[in-house]
Amino acid sequence: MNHRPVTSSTPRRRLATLAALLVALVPGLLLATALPASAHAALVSSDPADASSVETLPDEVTLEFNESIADPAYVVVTAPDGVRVNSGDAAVAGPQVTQALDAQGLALPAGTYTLAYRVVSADGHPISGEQTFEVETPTVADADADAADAAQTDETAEGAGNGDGGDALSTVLLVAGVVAVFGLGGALVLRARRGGSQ
Ligand SMILES: [Cu+2]
Repeated sequence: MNHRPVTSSTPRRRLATLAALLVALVPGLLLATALPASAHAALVSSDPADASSVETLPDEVTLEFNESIADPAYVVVTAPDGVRVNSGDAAVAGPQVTQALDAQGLALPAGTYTLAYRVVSADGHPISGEQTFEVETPTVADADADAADAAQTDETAEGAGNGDGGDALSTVLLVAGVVAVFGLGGALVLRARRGGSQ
């Protein structure tokens, strides 16, 4: 007659065993689902190729994957002296990622440049990696950039009025910024006080 407690305790035990099994299996399952990620989207080729040598720093680097890549993608190219030469956002077109490079008028050494990328494949798996290329010729400091700097210096030196004009403008902007920040802060404090008194 009173079989219920006995029968219900057995499924309960089974449930406990099942739960224990699941707890033991979950890390294994997570690992099993994580492992194929490396087998999904993969870098097929690049320009410059990994460990290749180029005469001068190229205007851009291109990465080609085996499947379409989600936008945005991230590519960071670092000179031997640690200066980052990637310029702007990477452009994604299907399986191809193009990253513009710009020495920004700096004198950059020859040597090993590192190219690090982080992209998301169409199925959402993140893929990242790092490779290198050799630049044989140092990048000479841009003469145009020097000329522009010199022109700016001349302007500041000759026209005190112009210089003051620039300073006055930045002062106005600074004051406006401070007023805006304090105004916003004040408004928030007032709102908080009103909220508290209600
Ligand atoms: Cu995948």
